[in-house]
Amino acid sequence: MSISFRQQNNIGFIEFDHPQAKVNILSAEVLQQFDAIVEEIKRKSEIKAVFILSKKKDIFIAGADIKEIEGINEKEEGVLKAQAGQNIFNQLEDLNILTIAVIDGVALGGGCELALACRYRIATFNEKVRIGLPEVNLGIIPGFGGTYRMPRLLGLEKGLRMIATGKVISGPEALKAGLVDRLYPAQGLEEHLLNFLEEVSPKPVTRRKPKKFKQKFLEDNPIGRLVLFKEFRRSVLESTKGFYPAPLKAVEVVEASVGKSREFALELERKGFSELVTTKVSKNLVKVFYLSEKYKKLTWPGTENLTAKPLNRAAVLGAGVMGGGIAQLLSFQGMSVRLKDINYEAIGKGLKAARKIFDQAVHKRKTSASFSRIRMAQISPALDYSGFPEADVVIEAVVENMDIKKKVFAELGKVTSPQALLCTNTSALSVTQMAQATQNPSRVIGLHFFNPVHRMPLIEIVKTDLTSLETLAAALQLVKRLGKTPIVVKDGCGFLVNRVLLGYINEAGRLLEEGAGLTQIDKLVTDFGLPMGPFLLTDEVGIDVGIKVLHILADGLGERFKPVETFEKIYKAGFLGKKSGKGFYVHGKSRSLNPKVMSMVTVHHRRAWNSQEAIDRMILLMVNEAALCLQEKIVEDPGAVDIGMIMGMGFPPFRGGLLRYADSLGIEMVIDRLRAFEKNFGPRFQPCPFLLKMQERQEKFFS
Ligand code: 3H9
Repeated sequence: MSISFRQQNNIGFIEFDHPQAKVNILSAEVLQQFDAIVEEIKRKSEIKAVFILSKKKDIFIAGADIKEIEGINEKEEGVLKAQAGQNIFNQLEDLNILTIAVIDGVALGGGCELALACRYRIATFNEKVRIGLPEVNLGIIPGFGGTYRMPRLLGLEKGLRMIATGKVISGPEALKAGLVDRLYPAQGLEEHLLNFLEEVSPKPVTRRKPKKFKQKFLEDNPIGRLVLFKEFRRSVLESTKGFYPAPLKAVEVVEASVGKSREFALELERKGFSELVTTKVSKNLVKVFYLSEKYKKLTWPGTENLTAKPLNRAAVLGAGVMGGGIAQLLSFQGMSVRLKDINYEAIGKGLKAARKIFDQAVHKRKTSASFSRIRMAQISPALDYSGFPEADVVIEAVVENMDIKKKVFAELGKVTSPQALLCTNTSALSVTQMAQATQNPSRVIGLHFFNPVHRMPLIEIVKTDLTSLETLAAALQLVKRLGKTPIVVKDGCGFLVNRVLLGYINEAGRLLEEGAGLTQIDKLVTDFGLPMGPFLLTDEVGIDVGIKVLHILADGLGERFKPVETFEKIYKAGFLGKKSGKGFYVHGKSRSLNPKVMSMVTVHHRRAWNSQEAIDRMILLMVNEAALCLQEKIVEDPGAVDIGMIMGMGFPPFRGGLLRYADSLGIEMVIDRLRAFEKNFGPRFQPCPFLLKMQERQEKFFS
């Protein structure tokens, strides 16, 4: 049984504890058990109050069973699924006794909806408390009454925001919003609960905070509501670009149920849920959820039983944009950091970059000013290797030049403790060669952070043939501690993400040289669902960085990566992208096309082009390169490619990932298109043997 019921005098306790599972979920079976308990409580007239708790550490309930949701293929099934939960939660809401959800951990989706159906919600000070309705991240809307109850509890604006953005909030935030009624320490909780009961038994406490003038104006009259929902639609469309139907459906359902009965509102909800749950977008987002869960806690064969030494002291070499960002991240996560560069001017820039990130976090209320000050003070500057002998981990982020990197690693090998983990942040160079410059190459590993470090969720861990399993285990532990998602890649030129990405950017350059418009190409790509087009992305990363990596890739992997002439010209003219104010675009208060760049485009072979062909060229080239990476075992499985490209370049999750998208086209179509492109545009499109074998066996990347 996943739920138990016990009675103490006239108080009932419903306790969730899904056997052999890390989290409690509301599967159909669990809901039936819950229903039976609610029926039992109804029969026991002596019960005056019921607490609903979880016996699991840090978890209340993680929602409906996502596997069951994934298995829904017919709308009617979706309606029935939602209705079953809605009916049970209605019974809970209608109990004529005090019902109190006690949240000492994660209460998400259906778990939050169960709590909403209770008369009161109490959370603990446990920092693992997270409450919300993240269903839109799975391409659906809440289906167990969340769209009805959340706006009624928090007010239309706040309630709808929680639903349409999937925002998950902490205990103190929930208290402030009025989503929970009290926060108590987890220790001695039972006593607090009984005291609370005494407090509310004679006289119910009001949970709804009085509305402020603006909220009253917007929510309590039809014109205000018109404005509110119009603005919501606008902001949802702006952030989703129309690719994700769930947030818009949330707005539609909540708007249509304003002032309506529970029955009417719940019918709208289950209709909306059932329309979404069968869509391809939802199916893809569920797959992405599983992938990110898997990679968040990635282990590597042989490392499972290795307990890595705790890493508390770090040193970062090179205080550029990456070094500064890495130092900030390490100190943010509680490590002391020594930051070294060749002069104080360079270190000053790194420290400034780190401070800016802390300031932004304070501004966005993600941290307090005092926390930021303390953590910032943990970064200490150095011009020499002082502090390095004490470091548990060193991360090198100097310029992308193999001779310099080798020299640095030879020095690091001498000045650091023999147990220290030595990492390079190179984005494309051979980690093996750097490792060989030290006396003990087994402790050298690549940690490829992405720019901006504090925002990008992915880190490529580059394992060489010389890297020990202990080093890999320590690197995995570090990446997880930093709150990032790892993929483990083999030490091959450009690893995975840059190799796949840069080929696509170069292809965009070739389209430019065939007469396609620069902004048109960028728009084509954003219309496909990427957050930005190839030229804007290159401006963000730096044209100099792009050219450098392309040269490394061309040297290591061949002609197909040779930067197009136009890129070289633009770079030589000093247009470096956003950091120099001008690149393909002029970056100011607003962004416009850089007119000088257009005059530098060398049109080699002007030809008529069409959108479908252009997007296929860019995307299928990436598919072919990714398949080649699988063939060369740069990564072990297609999941690593998809999570890498989603988190490393923003490949649209609603398409499921690069290779899942290729699967949706089918191997025949992928190969037909590549062959046609090979004929027209050259050997870079030649389908790789991995793809041909898939065709022969009629396989998919994901079976
Ligand atoms: C919903 O509720 C819809 C309703 O409104 C209406 C329906 C009609 N289902 O390492 P961990 C698995 S939609 C199935 O301890 P953590 C997870 O995959 C749901 N499985 O995690 C993993 O499996 P494995 C809305 C689930 O501490 C294991 O449990 N809810 C579910 O890092 C946990 O492993 C959400 O979107 C689930 N609902 O993180 C919440 N939840 O061990 C989704 C978890 O095989 N869940 N599992 O890899 C999460 O965000 C995180 O898992 C959570 C724990 C924060 C809960």
